[in-house]
Amino acid sequence: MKGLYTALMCSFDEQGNINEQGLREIVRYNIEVSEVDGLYVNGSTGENFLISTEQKKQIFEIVKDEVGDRVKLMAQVGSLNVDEASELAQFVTDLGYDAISAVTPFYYKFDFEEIKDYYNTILEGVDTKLIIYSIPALTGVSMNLEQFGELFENEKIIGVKFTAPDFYLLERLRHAYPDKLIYSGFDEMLLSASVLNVDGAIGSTFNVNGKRAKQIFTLAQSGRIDEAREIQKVTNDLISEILENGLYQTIKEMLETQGVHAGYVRKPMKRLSEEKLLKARSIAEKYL
Ligand code: SI3
Repeated sequence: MKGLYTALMCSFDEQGNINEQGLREIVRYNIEVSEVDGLYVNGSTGENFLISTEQKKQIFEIVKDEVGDRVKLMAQVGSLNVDEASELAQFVTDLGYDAISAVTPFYYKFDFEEIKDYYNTILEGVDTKLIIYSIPALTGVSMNLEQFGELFENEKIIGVKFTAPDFYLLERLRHAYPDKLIYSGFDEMLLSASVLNVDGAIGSTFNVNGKRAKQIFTLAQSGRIDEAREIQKVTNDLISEILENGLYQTIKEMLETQGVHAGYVRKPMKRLSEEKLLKARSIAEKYL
């Protein structure tokens, strides 16, 4: 399960329906052009929190059908509705996904006992292994070293997608849990996380920048830090431009320039203005 995983985008049409062909094209582009090791399906980048349970299932099915066994698949099933999370965990287990992942429960101020119960409940009926999805900036949920340790006591919890700029905690986690899988979640910090010996990374910009991300990761692993730093610099130039123009919208438009029908974002996300569409195309021309 080590390596680089694209946080997969989903293609939606103008009405917000899933565009199956577009989704298949995004999957193929990631495998054949970006050459990533795996796909992280229905995460933030997949606009997971804006779609229905049926749509989530449809996406899991289409992606598995398109991928077969070509790359590893991680299914993000986390939900404020723990019944939905459990149902999806069972669903992707039956489909043959390699692992599940679940975002920490958010919005209400859950205490740690409640968070622990959430993960244990999701895992009750399934044997599939789970990666915690920790992204404090969006969820407001920050866990400390001891709390991660308590969650890791469940043997089915095999790692964490660590999306935070806290390199002290990351180093402590790496040191304390050498056998757990740690994935870096911020693409702009991939080199720094790789130096701390993470097992892989999961990122949205890998949809268009997977090759550079892989280079950063493999160069860092072999100690070629100066070369890795050069590529991280170009990557961060690209990420800055993407973030300034609109994260998911810009990546989708960049994919469109490559003949991949990545489509539109779902409401309430807004579409790019004409000016920003042109900007997205010029970013693609510059970096792809
Ligand atoms: O679940 C997911 O889609 C992710 O893996 C998200 C990932 O951590 C991205 N974060 C968000 C909020 O989209 C990053 O890849 C992020 O877009 C990137 O580092 C640019 O800031």
